[in-house]
Amino acid sequence: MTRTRLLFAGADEYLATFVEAARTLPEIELLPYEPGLDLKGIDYLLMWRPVPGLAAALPDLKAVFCFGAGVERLLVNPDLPAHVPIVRMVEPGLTQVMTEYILWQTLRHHRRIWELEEAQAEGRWAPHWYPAAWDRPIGILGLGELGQAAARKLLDFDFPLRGWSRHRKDLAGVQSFAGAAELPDFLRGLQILICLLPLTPETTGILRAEHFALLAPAASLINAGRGGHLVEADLLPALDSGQLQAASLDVFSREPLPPDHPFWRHPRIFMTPHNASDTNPASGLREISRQISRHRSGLPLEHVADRQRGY
Ligand code: NDP
Ligand code: OXD
Repeated sequence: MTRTRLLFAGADEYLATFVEAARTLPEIELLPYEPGLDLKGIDYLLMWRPVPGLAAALPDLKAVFCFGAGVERLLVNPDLPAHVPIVRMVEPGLTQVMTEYILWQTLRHHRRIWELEEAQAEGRWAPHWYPAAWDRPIGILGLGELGQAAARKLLDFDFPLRGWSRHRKDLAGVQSFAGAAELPDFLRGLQILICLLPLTPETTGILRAEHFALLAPAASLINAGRGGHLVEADLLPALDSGQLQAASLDVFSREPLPPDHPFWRHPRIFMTPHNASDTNPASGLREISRQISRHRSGLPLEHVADRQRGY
């Protein structure tokens, strides 16, 4: 069997688990990138944070697999030749874990879990009221791989669901809104707004005061897209005024978020360090292996990012 050499770069924190998982795939030789490595004969690169100059130094590069679903950093990497396809990560492990995160945070906001936690901390017996799920409209910005999977999970709980994408979707149980012109109607009256968009020039800053004002009073925000979707300066005033009751944030414009950032200590901001979901080493590598065999047999790669539209 010819083994495919897959160069692994820009994700050192995940290297050990990927090396371990690659042992179960005899067709893949996972090569950790290190300066001085002979780069000839390497057809495929698995990369997360761009390593300056690396892609341009691979004379035989045929495709780049992005370590994650969001490709915005690779798309602006000047080292990547325009003819080399950039493949987004679409794999069941990443999707499953993101649906867990969305469900976890949605129920946190739906049940206002913080009120119970605060009462417990004070030894206070304080039953509270919350509406039925079917009276709590939720909207998902981005109805792609992750947004649709999250929608399916939330439908099991009977939340009324809306989704927003560039193209209209036909997804049972989800009211589909498409394009910038339909964004206000999508947002109007939502009680929980979830962002699972890619970061592009059109989506940058979409989570801002003007759009919060269209939501129901005391709505909740869940951002697992990218930090650049949120206008950070608009969040604290929206929480202070009661326009938003709380926010779950997994992604930030600066990562790691500096320790003195006010979000850390806000009682209604629930933060996770950009790990709402991660690519699963085993299922992620199996997916890359499947794509490489397609490519080697002359079939087109799937989930190739479109450089024009930016995702
Ligand atoms: P997809 O490409 O499958 O879906 C993107 C969705 O966004 C599509 O429905 C697309 O519309 C929609 N969209 C893009 N631009 C616009 C726009 N201008 N107006 C309206 N809709 C738009 O991506 P995934 O679902 O796989 O991933 C989404 C994002 O989630 C990633 O790009 C990344 O930023 C984030 N992510 C975060 C993780 C974390 O741990 N926090 C982990 C993984 C991903 P259409 O369907 O019409 O093309
Ligand atoms: C991704 C991410 O895009 O982890 O996959 O953020």
